[in-house]
Amino acid sequence: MPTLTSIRRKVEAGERLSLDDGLFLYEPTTPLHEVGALANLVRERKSGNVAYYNINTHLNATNICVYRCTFCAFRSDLREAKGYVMSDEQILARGQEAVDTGCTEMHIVGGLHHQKKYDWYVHIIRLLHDAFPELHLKAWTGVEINWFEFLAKKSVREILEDLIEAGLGSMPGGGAEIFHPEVRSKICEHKSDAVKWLDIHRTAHQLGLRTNCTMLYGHIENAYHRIDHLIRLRELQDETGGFQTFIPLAFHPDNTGLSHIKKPSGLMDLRTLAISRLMLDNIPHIKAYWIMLGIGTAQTALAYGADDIDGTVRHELIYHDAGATTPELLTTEQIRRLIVEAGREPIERDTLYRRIVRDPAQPSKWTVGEDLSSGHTPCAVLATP
Ligand code: V47
Repeated sequence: MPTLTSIRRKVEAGERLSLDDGLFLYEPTTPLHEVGALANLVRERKSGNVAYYNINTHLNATNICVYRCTFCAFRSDLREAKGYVMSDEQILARGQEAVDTGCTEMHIVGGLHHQKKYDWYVHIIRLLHDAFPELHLKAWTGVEINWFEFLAKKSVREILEDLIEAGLGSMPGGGAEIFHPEVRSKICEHKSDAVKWLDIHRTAHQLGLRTNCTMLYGHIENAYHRIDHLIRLRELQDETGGFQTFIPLAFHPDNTGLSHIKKPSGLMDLRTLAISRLMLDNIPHIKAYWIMLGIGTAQTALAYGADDIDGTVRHELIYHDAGATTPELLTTEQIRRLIVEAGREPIERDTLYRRIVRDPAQPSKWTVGEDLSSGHTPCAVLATP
């Protein structure tokens, strides 16, 4: 039976925590401040006093989706009034706005449209990459890649090769939800299962793509499902070393099929962030996504295991459709101030954790500086840095 003392000893010695350790840390009687202090130890060992942010924007080219995930407020049916599909002109205008406002990254995900062919999704990447080659395109989750397999009748490897050739820079961590079938079958039964989602990320890592990973918590899952999820991610990371950042995603219930469930509390958010930092000993960064946590909890999270706060986040829809009350955009000054207020040193990074250097006279212009990813575990199979 684990105790706080046995866990503290392991963390101080850099030893891996077990499933039972994780479950013990989730017990409400295990003091949160103790869990947070242990996570902070690991966080400062990996990243010192630094907190990363980036200047980014989101693009959701359509919200029309064949799937009906019960937790999603963003999706639309094909003929619903709120359904939309962006034209090439609208997509290019978003790219132009991103470049004009100094964004280094565009985060692209969306619905799986009933009538759109595989080529449309590849075309979006090529269109943006050809017009704005300096903008890093972090696009399409494992769930979308799995849908493309169905559309294109191609292998995951072939699809990722097509997308890389078109200009894909990395993959976001969405679609992981909760891997355990007891939960997955109830919240998103038609979507790619855990084995598939992990296998897509394995292939991406083998091709040299960095990817992120997530966990959607605070709905119908329990602590066992969460720790099981983290361990499955940790096992793939042992194999490939290709995950950069883990983002725990707090469930937002408004306008979803699970609207009877209450949003997780700030205490649950901090505990989940801290436990993620402790369990995922081989993933370099933990992101406190301010859009979904709220600004105060995101600031506190920087002392509970998180070393990244995501970005300025223009045009976020998934959380705002589900009731997020955070602003739609923070300026760079606001992001930096909230990090400084939390006692950390703000560093602007690009998607691949390289320092961004800006010209103070022309802040929308930037160059890439040194690699900040020294905290990365050595990669087993990753083809390129
Ligand atoms: O996969 C959807 C989640 C994810 C809701 O990689 C919801 O840097 C809470 O993955 N309440 C998409 N969560 C967002 C995502 C993400 C966000 C920020 C950064 C990165 C990254 C990735 O959002 C979905 C799903 O797990 N989600 N609806 C909801 N109502």
